[in-house]
Amino acid sequence: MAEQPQALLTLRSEALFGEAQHYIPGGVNSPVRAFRAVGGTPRFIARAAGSRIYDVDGREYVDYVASWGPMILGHAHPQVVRAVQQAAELGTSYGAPTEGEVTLARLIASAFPSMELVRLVSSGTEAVMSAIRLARGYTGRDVIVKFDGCYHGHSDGLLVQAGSGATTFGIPNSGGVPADYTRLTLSLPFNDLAAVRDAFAAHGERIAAVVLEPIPGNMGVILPAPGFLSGLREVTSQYGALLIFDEVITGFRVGYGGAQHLHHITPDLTCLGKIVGGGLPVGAFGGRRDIMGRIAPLGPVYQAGTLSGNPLAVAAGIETLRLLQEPGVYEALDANTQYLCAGIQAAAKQAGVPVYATRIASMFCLFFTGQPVIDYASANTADTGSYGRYFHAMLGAGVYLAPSQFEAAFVSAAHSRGDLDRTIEASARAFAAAAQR
Ligand code: KE4
Repeated sequence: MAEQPQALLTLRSEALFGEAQHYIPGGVNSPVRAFRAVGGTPRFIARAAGSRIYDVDGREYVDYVASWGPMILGHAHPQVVRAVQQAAELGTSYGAPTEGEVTLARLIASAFPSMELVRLVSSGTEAVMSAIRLARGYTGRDVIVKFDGCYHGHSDGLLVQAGSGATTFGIPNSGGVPADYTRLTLSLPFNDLAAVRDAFAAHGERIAAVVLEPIPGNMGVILPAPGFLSGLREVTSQYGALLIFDEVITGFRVGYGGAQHLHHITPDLTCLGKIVGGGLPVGAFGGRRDIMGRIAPLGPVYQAGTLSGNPLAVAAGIETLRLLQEPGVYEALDANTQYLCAGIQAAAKQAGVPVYATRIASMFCLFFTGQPVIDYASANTADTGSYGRYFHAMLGAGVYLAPSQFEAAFVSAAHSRGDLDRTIEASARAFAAAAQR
């Protein structure tokens, strides 16, 4: 495509963004989409296929947002689209049990043996919110431990500021959340097992559960330190608290069995989302039979949903998981992502731009900092201004990254080596320009 004046490139997106703000708060249905962290006009997307997304101004991008994780097969996979079309022709929602829900639950339980019983919901937020209510109902305890920088959806009790100590309870980090709703939430530094042990020493008998992203993707990608996950398993078992893995991102992403398979840890409850719905609204929570047996209608912990197990979403999820079982899928994802990250890191080094890259399987993050990133505090040493400039340089080069330094980027099975080389070359040009600043 001939280079167009920058101003022409977003005319339709700008017009739509203007109108959208007249009807929708901030013009978006989820805040991160508004480009507030990087500035500029969010691109309104017209369609997507494979590794590409196309905006309403006709611009094409190699996509690494992947709808924030679900699109591991690439966009509009023909077999997933067909499965949804066929389901839609049979009706879109019944509010009654269906065979597809049994099939999807069986696929999940087979991939995640710790999920002996599975309840389908419609989002990751619902999955984690329900798992926490269940943990409190099962243990009869109220305190929840989470980790700074881990995001588990927008349920009130989890919207807490980064903690200020192993015994300092949370204060809300969102308007509209009463202080009482976060008074029972402790937020600790990720990878700090000593802080966890201190919290249990002080409050162990009151702690219902520890909830975490086993490999966080919401402060950028952070890797668990050796022994951290096994230490959490040990201390929660010791005090009779539950260990909840929020695998909404990592489930079926870092491997078919998620982070718990990769790290050989058996959590008591697991939450899923994103990939498990193949791009349609599916979340799930599940775990030990004796725990899940407390969920209505079996037990006293209530949880419900009109569109839970929706036939179209379930059809997309089933087809996606079946395609992910094909031999070599994860090995190719891993090799391609390793190739991409190595290329980008080499380009940054060549230009003298400090970038600390983290990667696990097909999710990665480029922190614009010269120091190692192991938790929320070190992630925040990243220069978000540099990231924003890199983001826009890449956008202009037809590469669509997360509009925030503190998110994960994702490679799909549809990304070709040509896509990756184009991304590496665009990065090299962006770093060279940054080095001139
Ligand atoms: P949803 O309610 O957005 O389906 O899932 C919430 C959630 C729960 N747990 C983890 C580990 C998550 O990453 C998420 C949602 N992730 C964000 C992006 N990092 C969704 C994007 C958005 O908020 O628009």
